[in-house]
Amino acid sequence: MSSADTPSGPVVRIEDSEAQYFTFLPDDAWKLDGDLNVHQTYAQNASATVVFNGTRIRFYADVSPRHGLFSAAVDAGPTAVFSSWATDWIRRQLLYTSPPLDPGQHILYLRSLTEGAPFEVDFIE
Ligand SMILES: [Ca+2]
Repeated sequence: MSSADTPSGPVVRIEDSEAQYFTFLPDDAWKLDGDLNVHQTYAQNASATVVFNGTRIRFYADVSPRHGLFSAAVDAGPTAVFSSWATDWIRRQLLYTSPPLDPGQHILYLRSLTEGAPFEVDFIE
């Protein structure tokens, strides 16, 4: 880690395309949309994890009328269910904010829950 070593410093944005931080599984369930700069899946239970250093994490991605549910958890914390459904397609929406975290390294776990509905991962801060 280098630029993300800022436990209580400035906000650092990590893009989905930064493979040293993000892991997308199963690999064949995700595609990188280079035009939109997002990873996208339509598969239920497809997961994305991101390793980061910091005291809070915010997850941003697309919402639309076709989107469904996803879950999010940090480290061994509780898994909560959220929706990326919206009446209009809007990019780069804040979809999840973690509770305050101890300084240091953490892992954010994201999982798509709705089969056949799109779920994107754009970036975290
Ligand atoms: Ca992105």
